[in-house]
Amino acid sequence: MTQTIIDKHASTPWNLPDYASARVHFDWPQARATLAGLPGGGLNIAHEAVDRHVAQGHGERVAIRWLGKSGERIDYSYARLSADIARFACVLERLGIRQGDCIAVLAGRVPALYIAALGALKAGVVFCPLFSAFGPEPIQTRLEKSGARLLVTTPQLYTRKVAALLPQLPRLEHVLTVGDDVEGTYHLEALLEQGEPDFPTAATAPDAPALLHFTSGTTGAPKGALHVHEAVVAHAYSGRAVLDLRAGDVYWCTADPGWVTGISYGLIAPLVNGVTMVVDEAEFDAARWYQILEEQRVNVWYTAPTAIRMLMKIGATAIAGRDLSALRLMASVGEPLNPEGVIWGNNTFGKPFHDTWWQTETGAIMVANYGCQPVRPGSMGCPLPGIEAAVVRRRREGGLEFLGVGEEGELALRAGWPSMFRTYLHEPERYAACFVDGWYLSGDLVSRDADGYYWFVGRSDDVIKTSGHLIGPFEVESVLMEHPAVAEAGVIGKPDPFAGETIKAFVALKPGYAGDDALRKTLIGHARLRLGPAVAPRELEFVANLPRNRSGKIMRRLLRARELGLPEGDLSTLESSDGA
Ligand code: 6R9
Repeated sequence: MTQTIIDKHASTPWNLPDYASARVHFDWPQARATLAGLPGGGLNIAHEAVDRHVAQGHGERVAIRWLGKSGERIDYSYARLSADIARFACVLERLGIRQGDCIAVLAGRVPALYIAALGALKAGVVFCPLFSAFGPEPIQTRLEKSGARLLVTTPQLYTRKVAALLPQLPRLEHVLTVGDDVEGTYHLEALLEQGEPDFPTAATAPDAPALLHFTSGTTGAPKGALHVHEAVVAHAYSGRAVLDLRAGDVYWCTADPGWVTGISYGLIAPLVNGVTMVVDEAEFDAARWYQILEEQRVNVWYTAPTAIRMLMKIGATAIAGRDLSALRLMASVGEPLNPEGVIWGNNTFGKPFHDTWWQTETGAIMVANYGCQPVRPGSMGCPLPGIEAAVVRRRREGGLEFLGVGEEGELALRAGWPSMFRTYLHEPERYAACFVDGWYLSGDLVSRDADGYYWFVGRSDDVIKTSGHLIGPFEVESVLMEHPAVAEAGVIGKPDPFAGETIKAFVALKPGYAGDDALRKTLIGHARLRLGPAVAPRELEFVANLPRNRSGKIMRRLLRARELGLPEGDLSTLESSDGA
C-alpha cells in the first residue's frame, strides 16, 4: 500500500526542516556538539541525561513520574535523580565495582532499575538489563556471559529465580535487593542512604563501554551487544528528530526496560532531551493506558504494534470522552506496523503515527517515518539523516551486490554511527560476520521504493519476534532437550494477529515415550518454568523426526513452510524428514 497521509506535523518548527535539506546539513559532530560533554573532554551518558540539566538550572523539573501498580505515584525531579544516581555510583565504588566492570538488573519497572542504570553509567560501570519475565535458564546464561559482579533485583525475583543459580555464578559477588530485607543480599535503600549525593562522575571516554544488551540469533547462546557512552549522541539526536522530544514534554515509552527499547528510548533519549518521562509499573491494560495518556497529558507516545493491535481490538469506544488533546505524536517499534494500525491511530487519535525501525545492534533508530515527512502507512520510513542505508545481497565470492528500487534484499547500514554496537561480548568472530566491506548487515529483508522509503519483508534468519520480544529458537530448543523424553526439538515463529508471532515447537520423542496430551502439557510446563512464559512455546506438536540438512542443522524454515502451507523452497540440502 502506498497511500500517503500528509503529516499534520508539517507546520511545526522542527530541528530538521525537511528531509532534503537535513541530509545536506546534518553531520554527527554537529549532533555531538549539542551535548555538554565532561569537563575533562570525556562523555558520559548519565551526565548528559541527568546532571547536565541540574547544572543548567532545571533541577526542579520532573525527570521520572513513576506510576505504581496500585495507584501510587512518585515524582523524581532531575535534582533528586541526580543525587540518587550519585549515591548508587558511590555504593558501587564501596563494593569494589570498578570502571569497565559489569552489573545487571533483573526487575520490572521499579524506580531502582532506573537509578541503578544511570548510577552504573555515571560510575563508568557497564549496565546490563535482564527481562524480569525470564525464567532461570535465560537469566543464568546472560549473567554468566556478562560476567556481572553485581545484581540488583527484587526480593521476589531473587527468591524465585536467582538464589538457586548462585553456586553456578562464581563471578556474581553481590546481590542488592529493593524493598524488604533478604538474607544473603544487601538492602539497596539502606546502602543508598549511606551513599554520597555528590559522588563524582567517572571520566569516561566516548568509546568506553556503557551498555550490554543481550539479543538472540538463530544458533548458539544469546549475543551480548556492547554499546559505548558515545551512543548517547544518537539517542539525543533521534529522540529530537524522530520522536520530536522537547524539553518539558511529557513522554511515555511503554517498552519494558529489560529490552533495548526500554533503555534507549525508555530512559536515555527522553532524559537527555530534558523531558518528563512516565513509567507505568503495570502490564498492558487498555483502560489504564488511555487513562494515563489523558491524566498525564502525554505529548509523545512510543509504543509497539502488539499494543496497538490490542487497542484496535478493544475498539475506539474505550477512548470516547477522553481528552487526549496533549498528544502530539505517536510512534511504534519492534515489529512491522500494519498500515491499518497507522490509519487506525490517525483516525482514533487524530495524531500522526510514525513507524521506526532499529535493532539492539544499532542502539538507536536508523530508519523512520520521521520529522515532517509524509507518512507511508506500512513502510518503516527512510534512513535518518546521518545514516546511510542500502538493500544488498551477499555475493558468494565475497563482497556485496547493491540492489535497486523494488528489489528484495538485506537491509545494510554503512558502519560508523555513534550507537553502533562495538562487539558481541567474547565473540569477535560473530561480530565480524555482521560486516562486509564496511557495511553492517541487519538480517532483515526489505525493499526500497522509488522515493527512498523502506518496506519490511521479513527476517533472513530464524529468530522469532513475539510481542516485540526477540527470541532465539536455539535457546527454546535447548530447554526442551533437557527433558528426558525429548530426542530433538525444532522451534519456529507462527504468525499471530496480536503478538506478531507466537512460538511453536516440534518435538521428536525418545523411544518408549508416547506423544500424548499429558506429555505435551508437561513439556510446555517445563519450558515455561525454565524460560518464562514470554519465551516458552505456546504450541507443541510431536513428530517422528525433524528435517535436517546435510550438516545436521534442523531446517526450521521447512518446518515453518509446512506449518503455514507455503512452498517448501530449495530442499537440495535436506537430509531427512518426517515425511509430513
Ligand atoms: C528495537 C528492537 C530487532 C528486530 C529487527 C526487525 C524487528 C524492529 C521494526 C521491525 C519491522 C519495524 N523490527 N522494528 N520490523 N518494522 N519498525 O526491536 O530491537 O529486539 O533487537 O529487534 O525487530 O526484525 O531486526 P530488537
